Amino acid sequence: MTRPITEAEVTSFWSEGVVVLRGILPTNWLAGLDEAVEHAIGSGETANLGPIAGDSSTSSPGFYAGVDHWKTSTAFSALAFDSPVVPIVASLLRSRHLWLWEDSLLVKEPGAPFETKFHSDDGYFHVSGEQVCTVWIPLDPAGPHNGALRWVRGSHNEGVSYRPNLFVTDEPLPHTVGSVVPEVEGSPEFADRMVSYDLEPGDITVHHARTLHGAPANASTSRRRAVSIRYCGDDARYCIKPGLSVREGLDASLDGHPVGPPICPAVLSATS
Ligand SMILES: O=C(O)CCC(=O)C(=O)O
Repeated sequence: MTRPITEAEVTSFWSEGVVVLRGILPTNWLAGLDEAVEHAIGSGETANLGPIAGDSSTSSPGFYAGVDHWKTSTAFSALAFDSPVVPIVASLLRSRHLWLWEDSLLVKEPGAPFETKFHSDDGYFHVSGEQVCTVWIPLDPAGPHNGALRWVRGSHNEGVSYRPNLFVTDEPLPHTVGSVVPEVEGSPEFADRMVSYDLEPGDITVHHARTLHGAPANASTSRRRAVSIRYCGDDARYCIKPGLSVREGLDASLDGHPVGPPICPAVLSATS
């Protein structure tokens, strides 16, 4: 870590549901990702979400998304398992252990007209617990013009489980349970709780798995590449949720059990 996490930052994560940490990740951890990102897009490890948003035009700039790149790329794996992101997350979650749920690559090409619709991450994982979060790591400068995330402060503490949506549409995934995400964009109810940050490579944000967030389209001429990494801490348990695809090895017999290998690889153990 370039510096320790402060108590104010830990408090901000838990009270607001999101914290921004500027200049905390030495950018050498990002250097190897340029090639890995192109490989992931070119090799079919990502999908273009445009058609899901109803855009069948092959000429629209894409929104490419993929998961579990740590399994095939040493640069992604090093970021998730060996980089300063690990002690940062342990400090914020106040957790002695960490396990990896997944990493995601999220690339909005210049002009990609697709919003990331508001959602909370916990609806997408078969996990419950307080110590569960997502780290969003920009690989390019990000701001409102090119699709930086926006969060609803405090939404993780409202006791609501939201249904996952199709990410680029508000349509909830079939057979999932919970509340439908309310209209956030432009709603006066949420306006004074919306927060967003202009970010540079080396800055990261960390949000709680229940914090509502979304992102605008990329209306700029610059790319917006980002990696999200989702970690589970000490109190995380498997929680099988209807309507979601189930990863290999995760069956009903594990419902309620603590997360761990081989389904969630260990990132940090209390003795390391
Ligand atoms: O990068 C994006 O547009 C969305 C990212 C996101 O929602 C997430 O990683 O949880």
